[in-house]
Amino acid sequence: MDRSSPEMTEAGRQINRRQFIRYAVLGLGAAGAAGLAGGTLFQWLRTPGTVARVSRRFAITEALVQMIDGQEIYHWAFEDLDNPMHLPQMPGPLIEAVEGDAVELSITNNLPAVHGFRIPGAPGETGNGIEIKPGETAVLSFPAPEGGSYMYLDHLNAPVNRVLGLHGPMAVLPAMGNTPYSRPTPNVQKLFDHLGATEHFPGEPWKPEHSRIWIFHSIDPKFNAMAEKGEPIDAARFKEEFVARYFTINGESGALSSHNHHTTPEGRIGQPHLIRIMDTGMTADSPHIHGNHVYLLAIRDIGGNLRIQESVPMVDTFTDEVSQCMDWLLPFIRPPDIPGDHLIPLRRLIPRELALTLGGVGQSPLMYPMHGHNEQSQSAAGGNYPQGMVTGWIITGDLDGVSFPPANPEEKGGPPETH
Ligand SMILES: [Cu+2]
Repeated sequence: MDRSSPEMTEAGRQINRRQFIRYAVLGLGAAGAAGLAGGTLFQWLRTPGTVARVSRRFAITEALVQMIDGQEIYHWAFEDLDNPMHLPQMPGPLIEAVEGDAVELSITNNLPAVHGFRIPGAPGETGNGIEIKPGETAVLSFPAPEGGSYMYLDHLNAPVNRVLGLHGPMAVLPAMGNTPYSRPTPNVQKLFDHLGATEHFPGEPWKPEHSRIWIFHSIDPKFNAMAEKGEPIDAARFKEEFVARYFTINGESGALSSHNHHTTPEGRIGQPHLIRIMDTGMTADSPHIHGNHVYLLAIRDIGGNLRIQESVPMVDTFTDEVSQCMDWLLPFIRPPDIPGDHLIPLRRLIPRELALTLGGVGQSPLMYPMHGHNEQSQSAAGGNYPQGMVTGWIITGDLDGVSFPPANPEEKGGPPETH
């Protein structure tokens, strides 16, 4: 694998290939294209006694990340050395594993200062955090911890290094069960047992490929500019003077995060989705989802402690805290605001919206927004609305053969099929 080595200038500052990131979310997309969307990456329920090896090689490097208004903002970023596209990514590449897998992470620091790497909640030194000197490579080997959502980050000079770009997601599936957790509470277990098995949740049980990750982040370019010049950034001043100018989901904002299929949950009624929310920025966020309420399943705090809900609240908005991971289940039930007989399939009840299919693709899926109720998070660059932390979810139609009989002319009510 070609890895161009940094050169030293007279000032001793390393010059890396500073790459320009147009779609920062490539970070998730590269893995997500095969995994989250396609459903091939999660190999749930390993054969008992077998352990897979999860081996990843990252570099810590620098990149210019384009914001929604065209500004190019300097960042520190992780780069996936095994991805042929070899681009830095902000957020960093997705690490996926099943509980008990033998994970081996190799991290090379290609920046001129010491950087750190930590996965709160992971075992041993990985959970406590390590330091990596400039030009050096650290290797971390650990068994994949219990099922759940994890954030990895550069924990040094907190929160500066994390917020300037050095963070990413890790998703671990349990070795057994039908929930995202190794030790679900009785009520979380009950909820997942009911998916696809009760009148309230017609359709399918949760499938791990029906998952999305939303990394909420905030950016104040004045500190990125200091990092670009190699100026030291004092953490106390950073916390005091940080004013978020950009709010991103998976590195994107506005129309970009609203129309990225790696970000937007997409499926038929009866295909529940897990949303792994991670707040890597400097603001608490209050994501609000339309169309369905969601179930708040679990929260992992900044120390890595996982709290799976004993009683599972159903909410349409919930405020997170900085550095938390928060898991939501989006049930994908029929939105109660669609009027009409709920026994009539949508393709017949609202054929103009759903029934027209061309080449097997629904032409007018139902899209519901998710936006932040932290008001300024919906804007960018000091005011542009709606260019902030906004996305949505998409219903492409009914799940045939499960909750409704196949389409036939005797079906109750509604106009005839039009396709
Ligand atoms: Cu709202």
